[in-house]
Amino acid sequence: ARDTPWWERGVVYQIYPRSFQDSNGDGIGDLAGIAARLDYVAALGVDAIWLSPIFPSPMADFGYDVADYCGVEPIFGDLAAFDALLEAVHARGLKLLLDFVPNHSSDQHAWFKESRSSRDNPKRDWYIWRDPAPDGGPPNNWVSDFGGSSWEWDEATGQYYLHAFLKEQPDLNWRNPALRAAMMDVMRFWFDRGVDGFRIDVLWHIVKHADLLDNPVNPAWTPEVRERDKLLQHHSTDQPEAHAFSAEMRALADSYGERVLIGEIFLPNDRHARWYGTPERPQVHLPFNFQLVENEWDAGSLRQVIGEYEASLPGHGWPNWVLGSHDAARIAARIGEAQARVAAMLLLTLRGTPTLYQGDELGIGEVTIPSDRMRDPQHLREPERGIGRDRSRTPMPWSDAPFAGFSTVEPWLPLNDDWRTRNVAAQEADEGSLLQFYRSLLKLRREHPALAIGIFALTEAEDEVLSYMREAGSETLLVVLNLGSQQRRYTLPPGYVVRETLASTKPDRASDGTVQPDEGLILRLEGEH
Ligand code: TEU
Ligand code: CA
Repeated sequence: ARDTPWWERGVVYQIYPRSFQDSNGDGIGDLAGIAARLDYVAALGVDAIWLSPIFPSPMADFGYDVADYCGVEPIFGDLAAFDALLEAVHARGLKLLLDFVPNHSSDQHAWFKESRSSRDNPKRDWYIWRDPAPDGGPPNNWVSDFGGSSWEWDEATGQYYLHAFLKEQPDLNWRNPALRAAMMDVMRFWFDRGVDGFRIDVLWHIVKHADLLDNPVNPAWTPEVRERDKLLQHHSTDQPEAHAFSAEMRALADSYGERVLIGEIFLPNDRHARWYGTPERPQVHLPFNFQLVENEWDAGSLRQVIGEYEASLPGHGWPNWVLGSHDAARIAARIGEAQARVAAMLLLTLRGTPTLYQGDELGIGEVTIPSDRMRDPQHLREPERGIGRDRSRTPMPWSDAPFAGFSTVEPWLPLNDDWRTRNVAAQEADEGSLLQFYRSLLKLRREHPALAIGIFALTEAEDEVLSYMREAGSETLLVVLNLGSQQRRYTLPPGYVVRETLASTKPDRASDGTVQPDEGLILRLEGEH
């Protein structure tokens, strides 16, 4: 096998810092808490940690509103605590990725304070300011991801500023060279400190059409769909210049040696794939692939989206997969506990770098959050859309100690309802737990190059069964996943017999030509002769 970089073989673990471990009794997770739990992360068997934003922030969007790109939020610690964490991560042979938020800053960032102070301030053009439309309204029809117009009126200087998210998150102007230089310096600051890469927030948003043209109405939109999805984001996202700037970020990362860039990109496959760039001018290593989050959990449609995604990749593009995040509903809440095991097997046996979201390895599902404890600004602005993102941001349950060992006081968000039984300590003590299953799959991935880097081929399968082969060197594996509730036979590729059952989501199973309801199997095959 060719030499593969760590981020191709490796598995990324996403930590939401507010909710991992509190070390100082204020009910909010912090960097020292993460450092204290690194043995857990290392024992899980992942390769890298991605931390959601840790920078100084008024927390209007829980850190995705950055007030200083080169500091640490005091709630989380300080630069010394960060350096200590980074050293401890590296000492365990793990990598550390930070969350870079280039599209917008906080309205409390010094740059924005200067920018809004007057029309001729040198930093005015670091953000996107425009005169009102002739009727006095916003300059165009763009809408914020969190509801309402993307434009906020600024009385003092008599112009509107653009914000794709909250009004507390003004969009930066990447067409301004001085702003670009300042943002590249931010990346240098953290690379120089030793971070191994970045997950880049809403990368496809960073540049807007130069003339800020109105976005067209989506012909497929119906009133049941969110208002913000009424418009196609044709002119507000995915501009050619953003690709050029992501190539510049990549060139900077490459100048530091083996660093990795993961871009958050929500686009159809063909436009998504362009974020890899070309072999001569690469962009991000991994444009985040949300297919498993966005699609129905049924074998037929998964088979289709997996096939289409694989087919859309450029020759040099390495795939990646995500099941959950701090923005999405928990996977176990979406598909149920039994299928969450099948999903674990899918995530860790597809071709490509998996990202595992904290708590999904425990099967945390639906949680009850009383309305007076909801914190997600997206939900608070659009409560009619349901429970919002808090449901996937509840604190890690470590044990059945008070507050689940997460804190010594009531945490900032409630724990999962079943934390007394669904926690790390309980699952460590139970051989049959989802946590142990994740650990065994992660170990298997490490031991079998066919799983980590082997070729991938979908195979013919029965209804409700998703199956595919992974192959490297002399090893051929068949993964068979039953997404339904009926026992099914599986078909072996012609000329092969089963040699060994490497893993099953059910205890003590050996291959017998069938796959049980909610079962996933990893089989080692051999040629008939
Ligand atoms: O999310 C980008 C994004 O597209 C979200 O708006 C997503 O569609 C939504 O949360 C799903 O409900 C990133 C971050 O992951 C998110 O936490 C931030 O709020 C957002 O950017 C703004 O920085
Ligand atoms: Ca704390």
